[in-house]
Amino acid sequence: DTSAVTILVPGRLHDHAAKRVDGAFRMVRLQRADAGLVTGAMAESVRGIAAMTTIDAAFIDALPNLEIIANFGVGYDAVDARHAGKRGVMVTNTPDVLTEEVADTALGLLLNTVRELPKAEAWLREGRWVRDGAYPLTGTTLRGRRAGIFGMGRIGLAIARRLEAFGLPVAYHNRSRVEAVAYDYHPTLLGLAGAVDTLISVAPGGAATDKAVGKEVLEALGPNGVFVNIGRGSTVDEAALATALANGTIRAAGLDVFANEPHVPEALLDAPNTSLLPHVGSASKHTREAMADLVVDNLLAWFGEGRPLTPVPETAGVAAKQR
Ligand code: 8YV
Repeated sequence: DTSAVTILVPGRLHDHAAKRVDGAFRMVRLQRADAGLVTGAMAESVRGIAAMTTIDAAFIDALPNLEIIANFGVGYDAVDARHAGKRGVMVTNTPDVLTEEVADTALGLLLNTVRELPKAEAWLREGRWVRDGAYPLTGTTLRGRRAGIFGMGRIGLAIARRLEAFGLPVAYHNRSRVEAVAYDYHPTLLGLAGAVDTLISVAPGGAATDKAVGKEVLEALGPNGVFVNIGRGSTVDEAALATALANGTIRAAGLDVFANEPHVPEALLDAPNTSLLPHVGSASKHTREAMADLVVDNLLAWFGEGRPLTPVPETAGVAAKQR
């Protein structure tokens, strides 16, 4: 029985997740994940967190009886998982259940970018088909392109499979070679960018990938280059990207994620050769409900069996407390 276990929900949480947490546990909500807002009673009672917001070291330290942070999302760069690990706090994320959805979105964004489908639809809706005739032929196409994937994890692989079906050769860069896949591996991102003309970033956020896609990588991608980002905005030097788009260093970009969401730099909004989405990679009711279920199922597994379903690598060794 977990009904006496207190789970803290700082900030907003998917409704289905909140309902299930409330049903199975003692749920406490907090306006935001700010250590300064933690009361003595919370510090005493909170054993778990369900969150889709930043959880920093100070917040973790303000909760001495915390055992687990269940993150809503496969990307958990907003959670200080290294610090959690040091404190013996488990962190879980939501892999697998969103893989195919995000890969679908990535291909849609790529098509929108190279075939200008949103602009073509706007042309029809604005009556220009009648007034001005056919939408101008697109200068870019997927035909003949070579794709490079930055981040060959579960989502990267699902995107690679789709690109193969589209008839594109696929290469990738990843922290390390993925033995299970036969795609060409490039030990550096720069090397990958030089070998392809279509770069799709699925890389996670965090210090190791911060602004990894910058001036040099974009120059290597070249004047026919298309850059698509479905991973994290922090992996891109957005100022360098805007410059590269404006001066023809690369051809076009499709972005679902940004460094400072929901704010999108003016230079990217103003560029004629961008297709921009408001971080909707996983955003269907179907997939977000599956993610919500996995958040709660991780908490239930932890407090039930002492073992979560999907721990992140940084905390994989954290053991449940003896009770
Ligand atoms: C998040 C995401 O769930 O899973 C991720 O890493 O980026 C999204 O699917 C979304 O940002 C909700 O906070």
